[in-house]
Amino acid sequence: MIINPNKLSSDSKEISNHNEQFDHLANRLSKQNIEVKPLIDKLAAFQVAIPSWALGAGGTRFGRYSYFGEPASLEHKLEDIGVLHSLTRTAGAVSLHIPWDIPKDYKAIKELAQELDLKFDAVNSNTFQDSTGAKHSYKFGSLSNSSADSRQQAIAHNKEVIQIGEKLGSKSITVWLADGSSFPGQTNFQTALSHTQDSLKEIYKSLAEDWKLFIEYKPYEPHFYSTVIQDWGTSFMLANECGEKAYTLVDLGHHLPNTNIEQIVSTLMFKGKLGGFHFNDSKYGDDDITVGSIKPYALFLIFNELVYGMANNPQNPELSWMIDASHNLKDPLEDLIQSLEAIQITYAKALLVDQQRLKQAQQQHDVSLCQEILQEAYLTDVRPLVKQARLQSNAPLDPLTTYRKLGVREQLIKERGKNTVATGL
Ligand code: LRH
Ligand code: MN
Repeated sequence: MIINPNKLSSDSKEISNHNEQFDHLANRLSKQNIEVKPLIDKLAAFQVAIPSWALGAGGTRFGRYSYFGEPASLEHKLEDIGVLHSLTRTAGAVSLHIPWDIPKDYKAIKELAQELDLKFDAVNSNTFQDSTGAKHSYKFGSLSNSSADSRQQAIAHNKEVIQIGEKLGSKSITVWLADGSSFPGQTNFQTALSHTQDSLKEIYKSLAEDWKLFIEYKPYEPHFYSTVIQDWGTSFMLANECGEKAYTLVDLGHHLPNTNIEQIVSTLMFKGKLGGFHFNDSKYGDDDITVGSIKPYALFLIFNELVYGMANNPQNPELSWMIDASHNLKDPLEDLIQSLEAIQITYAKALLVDQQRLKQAQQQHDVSLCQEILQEAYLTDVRPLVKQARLQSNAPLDPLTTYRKLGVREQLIKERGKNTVATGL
């Protein structure tokens, strides 16, 4: 399904309501010497990659409830991301997961992506599942496995994923390892880390000059005692061991409770080693739920460090923004629309922080004023700014309402039926 752009325009009443709210906010901000135009341009230019594995209904070991009309092919998935991009103009990229989404016809896929104005962001390898016909198992690890055969197979897979990415025009690979142990004594930590380091260095050798390697960390799951790349420090250390094209990828759900993620982000940017994000939210574990649905202030504090870092850390490269979610209850496309909105709203709030005034207050140890400056931005309703960015990008003012008004899900069910199941989580 491809949405006809003429159906996306907002009605005059909606636009006049918006203009009223926008003018009001713009006047208020200009009194604070905040220029609105450059802010709107930043919001309009902000593109988030959609994970190809999160366009169907997700599930847990306790069950999975289909959402009908799910994408049954990579073409369907690109079309669904095209729908998201038409409705938000902020979802202009896709992050593929291999082997779940190996293109059958590269030329056709690239043409479809171009038609939908979608770029290929990071490709993801998968050495946490044994694919059919695989000679060696990853049950006891992949790049860290004590079996050289499993390690070599996993290294070869990552090199194949890089080649697939090169054919599509992607410029980065994300490596997340499930490798770890579920019982004390099961593995030798140093041997596992040493194998992982050598294996990553082997993969790193296959990177073209303009490519990046993102090393994603996670404290637990699927193993419940240890994970080889358990935290940002291990990922950072391995990225430095590999070289200047290797970076740490921060998945918001991959932190133990109460971890100060914004401080991790600032440290990685300070060292020029923050490569990108997997946005989602969580209350307990790696829940992979809608961005900003549980801890919106924590996300704001992270974006505050990102805005500071993007202005003060030229040593850190342009970041890769991606969502990594799983939809157990909501319509996947509605869930992703809400996540994209939460990301834009939070970025807009962080752009309102008076960084100079904050720096002064910090110098003077005026602790209360520091909080006032942050919360002044956080408590500002920035939705008129996000809507203005949409208007400027020919997207509807209210994507979710438009999605429902256009009956997209009903249309997808009509086209695909009720039995299609999307590859992925
Ligand atoms: C691991 C992870 C990783 C992906 C997978 C789908 O939890 O976050 O980024 O490979 O989810
Ligand atoms: Mn992730």
